[in-house]
Amino acid sequence: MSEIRIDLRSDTVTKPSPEMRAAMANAEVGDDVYGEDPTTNRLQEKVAALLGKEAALFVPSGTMSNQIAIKCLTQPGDEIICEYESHIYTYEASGVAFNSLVMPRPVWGYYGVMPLEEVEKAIRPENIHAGPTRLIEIENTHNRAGGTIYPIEEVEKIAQLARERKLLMHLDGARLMNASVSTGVAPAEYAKYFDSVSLCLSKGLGAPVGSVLSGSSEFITKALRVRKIFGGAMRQVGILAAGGLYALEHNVERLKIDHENASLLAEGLAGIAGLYIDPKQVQTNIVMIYLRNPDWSTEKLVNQLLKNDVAINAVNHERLRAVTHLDVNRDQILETIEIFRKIMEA
Ligand code: TLP
Repeated sequence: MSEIRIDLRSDTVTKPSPEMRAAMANAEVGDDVYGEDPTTNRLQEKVAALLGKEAALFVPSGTMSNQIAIKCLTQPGDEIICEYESHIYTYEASGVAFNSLVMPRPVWGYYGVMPLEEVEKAIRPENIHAGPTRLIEIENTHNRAGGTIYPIEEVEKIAQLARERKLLMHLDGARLMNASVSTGVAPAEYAKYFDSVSLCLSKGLGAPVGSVLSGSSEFITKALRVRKIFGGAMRQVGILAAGGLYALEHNVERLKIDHENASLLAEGLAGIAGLYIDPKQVQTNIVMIYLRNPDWSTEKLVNQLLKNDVAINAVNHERLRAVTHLDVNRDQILETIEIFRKIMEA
């Protein structure tokens, strides 16, 4: 696809700014497989401190980060509890089955939040017929639920249950900074309930590549080996880590702007006949747009939008997803609303 003027398909489409590129070009590097890349070490220390963990590991993607964590925390044949529409269950190509030989036990959430009693019911009894439940996975913010925030009180309740039942906890915090900026709850406050936390640098934070997995020193020692097995051990990777450091130093507070733009888009689209927005879903930088006009398909609407230089992804036959980010400004959001109006009212 040629360059699109207003690209709302994902916050993964963000491009490194000239300042970020300069930081990357000037990064001090070394061979990270020897642990000798000073910029990568700095990034790992920074994320570990941000999340209140002993250690952290730079990895190529959010998917690899989740997959390494689950591999480290489970044994083949274990069950893992996750939300039905979680990224690990929906979008990681059955990776948990492929890499870890574990069985997902999905639980339906409300706005991405799994009811405590449903999680409790999903824990297998100690019985020769049951695969042992080992891990509970939470996604914050929850992508397919619409960028919804997992309230800290709910995290705490599930963590307490996990402790009582001797289960481990993994956080897919690809967009944890969006949750944190929106609620004012510190990232370490969320992270303290989890054995492992995955944080993405290449979504709303605007770095071109990379995620960071964090946890105890013992966990990260294991994760280092699994990253090698998965082919994710990199060499002079400080070039990429520098983009991540720049993102954490410059692009966190500004996530507020993305959230304001998402609200603006949601309000504007809600006023257009044939479209429905659930205001409860609009909590951070994602807007789920439901089609309520039988004459339209999401495919047709996506194509019409593209002709007007606006790119949006269809989630399914009735739903589109728009994601705001640092490469889309307020004026472009207002323009997008008008383009939608023009198309839907034609
Ligand atoms: N999400 C992507 C797509 O895979 C759907 C997107 O455009 O939103 N956890 C969460 C919650 C995510 O949303 C994503 C990416 C990942 C993990 C995986 O990150 P990457 O793409 O770096 O492997």
